[in-house]
Amino acid sequence: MKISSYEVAILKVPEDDPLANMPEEAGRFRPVVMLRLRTDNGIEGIAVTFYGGKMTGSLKVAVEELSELTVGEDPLRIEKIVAKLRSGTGDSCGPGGIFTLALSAIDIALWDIKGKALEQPLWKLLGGHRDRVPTYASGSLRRGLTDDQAQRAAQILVQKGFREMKTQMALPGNPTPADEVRRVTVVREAIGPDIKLMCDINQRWRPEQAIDIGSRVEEVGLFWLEDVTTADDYQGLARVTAALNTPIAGGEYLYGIAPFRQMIEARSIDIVMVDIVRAGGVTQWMKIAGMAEAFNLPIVSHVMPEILVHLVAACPNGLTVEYMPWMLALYEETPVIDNGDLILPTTPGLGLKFDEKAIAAFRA
Ligand code: SMN
Ligand code: MG
Repeated sequence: MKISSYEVAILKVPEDDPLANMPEEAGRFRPVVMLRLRTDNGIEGIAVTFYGGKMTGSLKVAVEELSELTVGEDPLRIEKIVAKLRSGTGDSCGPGGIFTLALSAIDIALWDIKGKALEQPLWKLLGGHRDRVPTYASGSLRRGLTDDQAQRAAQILVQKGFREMKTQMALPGNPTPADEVRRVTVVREAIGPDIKLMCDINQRWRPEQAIDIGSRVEEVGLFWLEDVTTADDYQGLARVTAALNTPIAGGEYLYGIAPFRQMIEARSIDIVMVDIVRAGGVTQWMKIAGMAEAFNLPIVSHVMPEILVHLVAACPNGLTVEYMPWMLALYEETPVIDNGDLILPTTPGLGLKFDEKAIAAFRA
């Protein structure tokens, strides 16, 4: 089997909030790059990548240029292809930025091909630890909502059956620590004591602020506090992690696998969060999961639950899947949620089919 052709396109995906229907601003779009990688025996692997922002045109070209290098290669030899792509750029365009975002699309499509060729779902190829896995609602309880909106959105998520959900602090404007505490308290009161509640700071606090506000919210009972300060301040993160009882999660902003070594060795975090397109695809995500396991740390996913459900379920240290519904509209069907768990698909590869009507409508 050989890779024979590819198709790359930019899609504009609506930025709505399908979970609680509480969008901050209607009518906005998120640019993503989609890839179809085809083989000479008729198999097609699919993937999407993003975070290009205003450079999404450059990301599309990067995916095309790297895809061209895969033509003629055996898609089952993924590490050989990854090495070819790295050396194709003189080993100089990585490890971060557009190179890795583009590489990730190719790696994801190659794993989809592998699953389809071997007629196995991805989660089984990767280890198959579980066939259902906890998930948490994400993207609804944003910092830009009012307290009332956040409360209503949280209740909608509970009514929909979510057992875990994520909100945000580092509120817009000039919030006092008391404002921050009020927001998570309001959300906690809306959902009751038994729902797991995570809270994302998105790198917006200094370490001493994180320790101050983090201490004040200990009694809210957060499942984790995420990205409490600048993502590569490993020592600052470690101070916060040592000072608080609430577990600290982080890692989604790191590129490649090596920074996770630094982060984990510095004891910066309690929960390792890995973004698949910044990591370098399925291949590299699984290496980081193994690294975390060796340090007795759980691993969690970042966005794209329809793909990441396979990876979290595959690992013995997989904790929960972020149910961020941004990309669900691209597919005919996505994994269903039953009693707070995502159910793993039994169809081969990613188990996803692009919804061709949606793709046509989203084309930029
Ligand atoms: C997040 C950041 C960037 C893109 C999507 C989502 C957020 C999260 O930090 O963890 O959901
Ligand atoms: Mg986050």
